[in-house]
This record gives sequence, C-alpha cells and structure tokens, in this order.
Amino acid sequence: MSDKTLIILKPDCIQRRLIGRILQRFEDKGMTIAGMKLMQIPKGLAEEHYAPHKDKPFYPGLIEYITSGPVVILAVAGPGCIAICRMLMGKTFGFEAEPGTIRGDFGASKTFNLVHGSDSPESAKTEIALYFKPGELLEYATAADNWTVKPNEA
Ligand code: IDP
Ligand code: MG
Repeated sequence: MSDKTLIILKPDCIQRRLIGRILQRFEDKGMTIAGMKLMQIPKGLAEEHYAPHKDKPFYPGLIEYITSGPVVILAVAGPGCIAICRMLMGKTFGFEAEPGTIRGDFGASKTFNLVHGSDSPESAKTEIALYFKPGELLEYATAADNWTVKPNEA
C-alpha cells in the first residue's frame, strides 16, 4: 500500500472559494486523491483529531474554527506524500510561510491557515482512520504517475 496522508481544506478555504485552487496545488505536484468528502466536522471528532493540542492556549479557538463550516477531507496518496504535502502547505503561520506555499500565498493568520496535513506516518494513519472507513479509499495508478512521482529513480 502506498504512502497516504490526511489533508483537510479548512473552513476558510471553503468560505473563500479556494477549493479548486488549493486542490490544484496537490494535483500539480503529482499527488493522487485516494479519498475525498465534504463534511462539517462534529465537535467530538474535532476534539479527537486535535487531542494532541488540548492543553494549548489556542485549542478552544482551533476547535471553534475547524467546526465552523464545511471542510473538504482528502486522503492523499503517493511516495513521500506526507513530507511533500507539508512542504506544499508551508509553515503553520501564514505570516511566516514562504511565498509559493499554500499558507504563504493565501493568508497571514495564525489560526486561519487554510489547510491541515498529517505530520508523520503515525498521525497520518490515525487521522485517516478518523475520517475514512477502509473501503472508502481507492488505490489506483494514473497516467501521470510515471512522469511525476516515479519512486525508484537513481
Ligand atoms: P500544523 O497545522 O502546521 O501542523 P499545529 O501546531 O499542529 O500546526 O497546529 C494545529 C493548528 O492549530 C494550526 O494549523 C493552526 O490552525 C492552529 N494553531 C497552531 N498554533 C496556533 C497559535 O499559536 N495560535 C492560533 N492558532 C494556532
Ligand atoms: Mg499539526
């Protein structure tokens, strides 16, 4: 099974009508969409997802933000996708993220940073299981794979 990571297009992304442009960044890089759904995250699920942050001062605001409106949940697949997606996203705070990254190009907020991405293989596994049942993910190759993400280069 190829590497997978959980990406969330957060409520600001949907409210600002940026779904297409942000999703395009991942497609352009050669990432494969293994699962995709539009949902409003219930409070309990948000609390589970962000449990590692429950003692942080920004936690209440984070839960309010992530549950405030619809989000797009993506399981993204491809060799090295966890690190690659984190690079595409940029640093956590928009005002620190480099131009050319999603967060660097679309905002300057600490909280409203458009996109979530798993930060390790462990968190990717846990997070994907929070949002997708195993049968909901599709494994498939695309014609572009040989040109974008060929895993066995010298
Ligand atoms: P990450 O999304 O880059 O992995 P984390 O440290 O895991 O960053 O934080 C989770 C989310 O919590 C961030 O994406 C952001 O929305 C929010 N957040 C993190 N730190 C702060 C802060 O200091 N103030 C306000 N919101 C924050
Ligand atoms: Mg994180």
